[in-house]
Amino acid sequence: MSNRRSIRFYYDLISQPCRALFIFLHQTKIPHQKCPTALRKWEHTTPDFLRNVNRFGKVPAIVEDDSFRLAESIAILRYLAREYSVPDHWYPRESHRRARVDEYLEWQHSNTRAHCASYVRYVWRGPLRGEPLEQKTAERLRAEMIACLDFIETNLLSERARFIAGGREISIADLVAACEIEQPKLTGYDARVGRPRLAAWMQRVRDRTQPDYDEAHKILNKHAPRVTH
Ligand SMILES: N[C@@H](CCC(=O)N[C@@H](CS)C(=O)NCC(=O)O)C(=O)O
Repeated sequence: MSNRRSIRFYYDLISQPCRALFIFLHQTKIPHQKCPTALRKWEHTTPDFLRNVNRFGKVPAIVEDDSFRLAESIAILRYLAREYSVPDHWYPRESHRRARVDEYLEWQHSNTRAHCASYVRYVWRGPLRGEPLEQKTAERLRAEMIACLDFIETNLLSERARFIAGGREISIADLVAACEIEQPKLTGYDARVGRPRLAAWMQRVRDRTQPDYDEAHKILNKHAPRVTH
């Protein structure tokens, strides 16, 4: 590892993968330079950003040593855990434990991420951009999100597992999961309500990563209306 490398971190805290990475960078004390990139101002689409930061035109992204550009939050988290000397529990070296973390990280793309983000994009971000909102579509997306959250409550968070990949220690899977599950608050939907295991687990993740968790979620909590369900 070399903590002398320089990292520029491009992010907007309204974005759930950016928050996961923000918390990870702070918790692990990996030195980095913050480069806030405002999605609402389309700063992620400028020719300079596309050429010099992330050709996919998304946040988060990092640039290491002015030359190595890396996008995709999961790839970045794995890269940093591998390259910097971070405590093992974040991304365990032991094969079975790592496989369990990886299992969640792969599963979430087409489940937690797909369903929570789709609902928020349609119901919260769409109208902000003047896009039409059809009630039927909103209801379908909400039902898909609820089914996914119920699955997490029932199947991923057993009474024994303190964290989402099982076991007693927090990992990068918890950061990715919790930051995604916070996002529907923007629509007035709090995933903790009616899901006691999920609520307790989210509280554990928050307690375990303070003050960084609250710092990362300040903007989201400011924009979130009161819970309406
Ligand atoms: N799979 C990517 C997703 C990145 C992503 O979708 N970022 C969003 C914010 S959450 C973004 O930059 N959106 C801008 C846009 O699509 O115009 C990751 O995990 O990093």
